[in-house]
Amino acid sequence: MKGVTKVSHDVYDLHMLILWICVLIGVGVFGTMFYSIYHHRKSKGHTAAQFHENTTVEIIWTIIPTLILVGMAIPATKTLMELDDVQDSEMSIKVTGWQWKWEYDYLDNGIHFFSSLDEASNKARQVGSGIDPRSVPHYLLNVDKPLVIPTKKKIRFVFTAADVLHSWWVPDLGWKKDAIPGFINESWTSVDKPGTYRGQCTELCGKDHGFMPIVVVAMDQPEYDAWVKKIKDEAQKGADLSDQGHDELISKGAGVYAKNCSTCHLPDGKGVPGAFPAITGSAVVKGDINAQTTLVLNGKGGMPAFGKMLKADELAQVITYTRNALGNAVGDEIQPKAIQELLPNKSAAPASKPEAKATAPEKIEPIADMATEALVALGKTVYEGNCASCHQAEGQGMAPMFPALTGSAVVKGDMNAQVNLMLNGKGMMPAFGHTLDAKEFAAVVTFTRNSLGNSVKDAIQPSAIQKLQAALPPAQDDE
Ligand code: HEC
Ligand code: HEC
Ligand SMILES: [Cu+2]
Repeated sequence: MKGVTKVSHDVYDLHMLILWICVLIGVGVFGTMFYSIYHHRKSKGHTAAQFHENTTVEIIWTIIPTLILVGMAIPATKTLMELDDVQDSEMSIKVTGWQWKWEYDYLDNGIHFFSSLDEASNKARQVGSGIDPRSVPHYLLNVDKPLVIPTKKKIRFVFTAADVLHSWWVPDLGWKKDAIPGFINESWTSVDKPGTYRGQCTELCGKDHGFMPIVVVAMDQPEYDAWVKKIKDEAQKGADLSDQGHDELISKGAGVYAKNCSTCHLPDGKGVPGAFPAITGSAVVKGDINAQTTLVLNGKGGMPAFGKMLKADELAQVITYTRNALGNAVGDEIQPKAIQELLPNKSAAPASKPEAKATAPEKIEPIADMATEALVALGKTVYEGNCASCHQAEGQGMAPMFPALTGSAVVKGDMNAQVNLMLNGKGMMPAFGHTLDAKEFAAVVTFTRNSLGNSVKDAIQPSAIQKLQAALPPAQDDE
């Protein structure tokens, strides 16, 4: 397969070059051999030449293959170096493998979503579904949300995994990369023509390994820009926090469950003994609703944390569903608003009106000072919601891409320098000046300096951050 990128073409050409060299050598060696066997056979009266340790011949048959090998190594090395050269990339996407879906983080514009098997394939794959897989378009090779990229741009990918080994493979791009927990791999691509390119996870990663396909949609820049705008507008809308009727919660929860929970807890809630507990009759589900909510939001062992993956309304629906379906009848419910309170930093409605930024500086309402412990406590949730994806939950970072905050010279050093770095960003570190409010910002700074294994024992107050934020240039929207 020739693929659709310069690298994939180069890999293809390299393969063909080496193939033809091998064909030539093969023809030469076997040609000489068969010619000699036939024309110099014993029945024609030929006798074997008896010579040993002929230096000239030995030198020739060492030097010629060496030259051929070196000749092949030169183009091969060139291609390998090109594959690894992520310099001068124009945008970066972080890809995280999960059991069993892919998470995409556009590091430049903040777009973030999960991509899982599409619903049609997911229904057809269930045992006894009665659906003929051949009737499903792109069976097991389709997703709900494809990775969308612009054409003709150098895009850097960084790969990691959240649980076990996965591997990201789209044949048309010309390479595959392993996604390894706690480790970062890099690669890059630049797709010439718009199109849809499909691939799969190629590392045996558990029972649903075959159900985490990859779909890449390459679009020309104007269409890509429109897509970015659409996704951002949708994200702005956020969760629908209005109260919902008991039955509405349950019926919508069924869909959320089918998509997010049924792979482990099974469609009928019976679970997989020894691996995934049953939802039907579960003591957790029949017990305190707040305890169940905490578990679903934060995860536990093999149970993923859904607080980051689902919106408040979806969480309320699926929790209410598990308590009132799948053989359970607790009879209670939880509303999206109550979930929202528990989520760190997920402003549901667009909190700040964008046009406010362009107008005269708003007058600053001073924020009351907070105790260090209160700042650290708030900072922990802010950290989990905004920083842990790169610097990791314990602050250990991910070498070599994301520095550890534990023991970091920046965190242990001058507080103003740290605040500056966080306000304005640096390289792949996003600027948080406009995305966190003064209180959250002060809290997370104080948290990093007094937790995650650091004990600088100082604190910064929201009012100080407020002044610095007021002096920042207005937020620019990414192109
Ligand atoms: C990747 C597999 C996986 C997925 C997907 C998953 N869970 Fe779980 N879940 C687990 C595991 C493993 C546990 C056991 C956790 C423990 O106690 O260590 C668990 C435990 C639970 C429990 C507690 C059950 C008990 O009796 O201990 C509830 C409730 C629950 N999950 C709900 C959900 C909901 C709701 C979803 C979808 C939003 C979901 N799970 C998706 C693996 C999963
Ligand atoms: C998208 C990934 C990402 C996120 C999210 C992120 N950072 Fe960073 N951070 C980085 C990178 C990359 C650097 C290294 C920047 C450099 O020096 O080029 C960095 C550097 C830092 C440093 C300096 C560490 C050192 O020793 O050089 C601090 C402190 C820091 N980040 C704090 C935070 C805090 C607090 C948050 C959350 C509010 C956060 N970061 C969120 C990627 C990230
Ligand atoms: Cu996988």
